[in-house]
Parts: sequence; C-alpha cells; structure tokens
Amino acid sequence: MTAPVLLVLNGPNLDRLGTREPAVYGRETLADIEAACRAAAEARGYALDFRQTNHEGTLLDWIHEAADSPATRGVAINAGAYTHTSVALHDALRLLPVPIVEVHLSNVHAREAFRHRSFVSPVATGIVMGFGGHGYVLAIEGLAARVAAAPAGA
Ligand code: DHK
Repeated sequence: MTAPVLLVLNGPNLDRLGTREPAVYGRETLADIEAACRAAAEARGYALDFRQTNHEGTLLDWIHEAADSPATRGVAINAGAYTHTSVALHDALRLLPVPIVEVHLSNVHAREAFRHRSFVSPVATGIVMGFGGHGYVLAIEGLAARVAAAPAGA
C-alpha cells in the first residue's frame, strides 16, 4: 500500500525565500521549509508532496490533480499574492474533499489592507500565519490531527 500523502502548495515568489524581504519573510529558504515539512509529515506516517509555482494555472492544475488522487489526505497552501486576487483558486480549492490549511509566513492582517482579503480563507479548515517557516510545520501537524480525528472513508 502506498503511503497517504500530504500536499504542500506554494504560489508566486515563494521560490525567492531566503533573499526576498527577509525582514518580512525570514531567512529560511523554501528548501529549508520543505525539509522541515518532510520530517514532520514522515514522522506521522505521511509522504510529502511539496511544490512551488509562479503560475496561477499550474496551481489550479495541481489542485485538480489532488482532488482526483485518493492518496491525498490534506493540503496546505501558501498561495502568495494569489491568495488576495484569485477567485479561480477559491473555486478550485472547493473541489478538494480533504482538509485545507491556509499558510502565510507573515501576519497578513498586520500588513497592507490589500492583503487582508483572502479567497482561500472561506474554504480553509484552518489558517496559520505569522510564524515564518515554522507555520508550515504547524500546518502539517494540524492536517495530521484533523485526519486522525476523521479518517478518509470513516
Ligand atoms: C506571501 C506572499 O507572497 C504575499 O503575497 C502574501 C504571503 C503573504 C506570506 O506571508 O507568506 O501577501
């Protein structure tokens, strides 16, 4: 039997973590965050699928793929700026039959007003923001706890 999968999706500009506005986003790279997520997922018996794209359509395709995959048990998503702009992303996330955690490195509510609106929040099971890269690990822990409380098919 293949291991159940937790999917972590990252949107635009997150490939620049480490050097991008470190005062806001920290000095950890996306590879550092991926390694921490992988350890957290595998410790809980999940395989980790961790992806980043700068393209909105690719994000949508990956969400569709996850919606069709019986192995996917939960999705954490930092959609970057698409969080605040994309109705298409909202609609795609509505297709997912598994828990969703919205992740942001920064506390978007303490920033510019245009970041206060999220098209992800209405479809999220939970939201983690303001903890830098550690927020992704909190999201993995939250997804695993949620799945343990309500396993697929139960
Ligand atoms: C990341 C981005 O790229 C921004 O567009 C969001 C988010 C905030 C973050 O804090 O991880 O507004």
